[in-house]
Amino acid sequence: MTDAISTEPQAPRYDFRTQEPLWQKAWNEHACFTVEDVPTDGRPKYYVLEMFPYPSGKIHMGHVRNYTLGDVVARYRRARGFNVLHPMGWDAFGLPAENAARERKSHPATWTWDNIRNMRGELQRMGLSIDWSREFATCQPEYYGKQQELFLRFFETGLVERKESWVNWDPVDGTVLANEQVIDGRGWRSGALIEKKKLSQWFFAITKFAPELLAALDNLDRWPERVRLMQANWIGRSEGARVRFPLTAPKGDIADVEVYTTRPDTLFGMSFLALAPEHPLALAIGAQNAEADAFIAECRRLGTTAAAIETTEKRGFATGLTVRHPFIEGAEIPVWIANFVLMDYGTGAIFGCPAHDQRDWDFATLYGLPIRPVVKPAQGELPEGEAYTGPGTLMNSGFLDGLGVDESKSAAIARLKKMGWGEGETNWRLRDWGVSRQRYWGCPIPVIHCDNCGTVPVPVDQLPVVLPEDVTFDRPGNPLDHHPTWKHVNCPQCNGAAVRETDTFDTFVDSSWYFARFCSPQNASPVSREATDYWMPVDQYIGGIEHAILHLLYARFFTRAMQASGQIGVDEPFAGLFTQGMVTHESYRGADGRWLYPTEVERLADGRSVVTGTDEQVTVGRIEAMSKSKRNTIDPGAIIERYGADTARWFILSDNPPERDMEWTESGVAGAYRFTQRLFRLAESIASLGQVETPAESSPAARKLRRATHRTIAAVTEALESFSFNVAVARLYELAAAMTEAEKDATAAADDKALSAARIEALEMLTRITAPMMPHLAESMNDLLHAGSGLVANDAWPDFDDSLTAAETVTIAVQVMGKLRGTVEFPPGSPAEAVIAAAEAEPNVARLLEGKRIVKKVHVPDRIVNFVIAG
Ligand code: ANZ
Ligand code: ZN
Repeated sequence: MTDAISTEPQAPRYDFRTQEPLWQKAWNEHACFTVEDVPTDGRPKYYVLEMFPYPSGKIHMGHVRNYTLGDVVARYRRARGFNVLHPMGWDAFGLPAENAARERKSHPATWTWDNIRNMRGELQRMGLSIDWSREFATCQPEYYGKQQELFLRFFETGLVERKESWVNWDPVDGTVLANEQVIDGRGWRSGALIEKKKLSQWFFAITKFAPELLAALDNLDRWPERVRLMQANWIGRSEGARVRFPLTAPKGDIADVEVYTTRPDTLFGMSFLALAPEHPLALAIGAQNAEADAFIAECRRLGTTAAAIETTEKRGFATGLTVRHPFIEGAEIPVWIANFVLMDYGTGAIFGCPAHDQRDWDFATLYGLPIRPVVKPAQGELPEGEAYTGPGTLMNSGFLDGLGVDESKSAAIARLKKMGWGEGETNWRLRDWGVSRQRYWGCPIPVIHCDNCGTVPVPVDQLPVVLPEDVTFDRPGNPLDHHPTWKHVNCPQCNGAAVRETDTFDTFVDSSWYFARFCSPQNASPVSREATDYWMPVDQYIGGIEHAILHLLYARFFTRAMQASGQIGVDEPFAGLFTQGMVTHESYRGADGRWLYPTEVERLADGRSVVTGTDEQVTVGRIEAMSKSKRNTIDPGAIIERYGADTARWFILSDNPPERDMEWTESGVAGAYRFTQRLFRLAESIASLGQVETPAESSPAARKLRRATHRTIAAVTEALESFSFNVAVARLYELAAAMTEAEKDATAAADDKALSAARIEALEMLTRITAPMMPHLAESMNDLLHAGSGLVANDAWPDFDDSLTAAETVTIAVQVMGKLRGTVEFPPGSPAEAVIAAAEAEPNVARLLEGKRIVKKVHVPDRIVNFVIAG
């Protein structure tokens, strides 16, 4: 886009290119941001953490926003006298590294470490106040070995299980796929039709904590309401009943079918019972009936996701079997196998009541099953052509007739219980967390399989189980499995020949406890009790809303699991959570519709946009979240190179409240750049005043500037406390304007010593309260004023003077007989006599009082004067 800084003088006054590295070096040399694992200086602690990055190659604007927000908090808290822990690391395992290795014929480690080196440099050039001595990457054995130890502790505590579960199996690649890797029922890489397959996998027993994970959400009052709601829905507590339906004729040794229902009140409207395709009864039927078997096989190709099941057309198979009804004597209800019933929820079977459940309605309509309404809406009629799911009164329902829905649920459950056909039950949507992945670039699961001893955990003193380096990616499947020697070991128990587990952990495991490791990254055990007692929980966690569910839930589970296994004293990891908005940008397309990078587009004087240096017309598209696919990205590295880190930081903070999306514009960043120059020029002008003795007498101009200064300190403090960083920026622009104004006043009255002192004070304060946002410029300005006086990074946050921030005057209401008749303006705390006299003289009031006898004069300081008159 247009060359925004070409309008600037050739050599800018403030040369960020030399200044920024200088101050970064100074902070580093003074170890400003280094803290101890267990500080003993008695200061309060504050732990600021941004979600650590995946080392994908380069930082993007989302990172810049995320880490700038965190850095403002960290620098502000430090200035307020806290010991601040602000660490950084790398979420370094994962599939992209394996894919890159495959494409480039290199090694995932090489790719990952190259990226880390590059991104570390970029983050350091941003001037973040990070304790780099704590840095680690999750792909280091020093980290993932401790993770293996945690796994063993969880194992001992009963929080790890090995279970069979259904997975998405890619028959061509010979691997399990995550749900996101199944696209339209096919493997994302091979394109093969995906099958459901049962596999033995490792699980973390997150469901054991479901009730606490739900209940504790109420106490997370510094989390966005939206995130708490999403977590609650994901955990999904559901209250209902388990009902057993006896088969009219047993099938082999199966005599009844259990269903889970949240609507036992609708039992009289039941018209079918449906089994999941993997239900044992369905399988038993399939074993004898080729048609049923074919239907089950077809369902299996559907993938395992609830989303896939929800969007697929409902299909069923009538088994010919029937069940009895608990309340309707002699009724025989058909049993179906249906593709919309999930095996891993409730009991894997449902009773269908088409009148009051939309899925059941669709199913019944398709197969001509009866639709019997049993709930009459409180108002209006039953809807036509769809299920009614609202409240109402029961009808056509025997002993439930006339009861409300809630009462009927209890009544139905009580009756089922008395009959021995069922009971009340609570279910949770939350599933145990399957963590086995058939991948190389992850943390090996520390287990050995022995023919004699079964699954044997690797003894702690044999950790870490290190990934072999010599692997190849030329074959589909898991390279750990293909490795000629790695998996062949002796059993730790019987010493016989055994094989290692070749699965690695889901990479979400790596990010579920890194915050605890940051408290003592060198500690011999995974976490140090002393260090986490001091630092945990994280006071302010900052990241994207895309992690609202899984990452946060897993981290909450891990914290509880670490507590249950005796390693940590807290149960919640993040006391405060802030979710930032996206960075957006205009998008551009060339004449042929291809996406263009902003750097390829030139805006002409006549307002038209063309491909730079050509005549090709560019269509300016919507403003959207920056994304590689739309090419509407701006490279932070290039911005910092051209304008400096402070400009990038300032602009990204200025545009909008941080929880909202912000639009990156070239004009915005150029404006921020000009502001850095303007501040520096102001600082030069003030520094040239030299030493000034503050005189006893103030002057109106000095008083005006001092008021602006102190009000800005108050406002910026409040804004930073409440994450209103854009407000802080706006207030600082105002202070700069007041300082420019004062500079003009000073030219008019060169001997106003009070004004000179006020200008110096303004600059001193400005440097300190801008520092969290533009830390380098703040140091440079401070250096102009007080060379060699030490670093702003070590300065305390300034206090403001109350007498200068209070309003200059208050508006006092003047009443006659309690009715508002006028107002007068006075400085707060003015004496009653003066206020009453002015009130009496107020023209409108004076007219009303004329010729009247005043019985009483009421004065409420700074608020009201009321005159009570006779007659
Ligand atoms: C009969 C019924 C009648 C139902 C009615 C609803 C409305 P939540 O709230 O998510 O717990 N269901 C139970 N297990 C299922 C499974 N494995 N796969 C698919 N659906 C299943 O939902 C519980 C309801 O979802 C249950 O209540 C059951 O349908 C269905 F008018 O039972 B209901
Ligand atoms: Zn053994």
